[in-house]
Amino acid sequence: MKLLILNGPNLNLLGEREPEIYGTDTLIDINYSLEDTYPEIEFTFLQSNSEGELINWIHQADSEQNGIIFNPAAYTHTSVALRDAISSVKIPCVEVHLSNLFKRTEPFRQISLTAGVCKGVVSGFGKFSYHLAVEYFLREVEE
Ligand code: CA2
Repeated sequence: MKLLILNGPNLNLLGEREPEIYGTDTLIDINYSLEDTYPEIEFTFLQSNSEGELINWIHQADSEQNGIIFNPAAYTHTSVALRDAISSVKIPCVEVHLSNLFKRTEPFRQISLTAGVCKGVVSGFGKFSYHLAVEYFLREVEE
């Protein structure tokens, strides 16, 4: 099983600020925890602050991966272009968020433009949101 773990803007700064919302793990900690827990899976880990780069990686994943686990970060709430990119590929994409978007105080965070074209959304379990998304691929998706 080959999975792309894709992370959007500012997630490279994880662990440094707002630990009460996003926890104290860095993105590297999260990636190591996935590799440790699922040694049988071939992970590719990518993060970008650029919308265009994320779009190109989604297109590329279609021929190289069995699925995408994607935290679009702030682009969740703004990006029709990322929604269209997810729609354009055949492999399933699961949207993940560290925080529970529906518990957040800013109303704009409760809107996801990308969720409607994903297989599902896991939100609010910190790094385990990524683990729960992996469980979907292990149980439901053929290699
Ligand atoms: O809860 C999530 O995973 C989010 O996707 C994280 C995004 C936020 O814009 C979404 O609404 C929910 C934020 C990404 C990282 O932001 C940081 C802020 C401070 C310190 C480090 C990262």
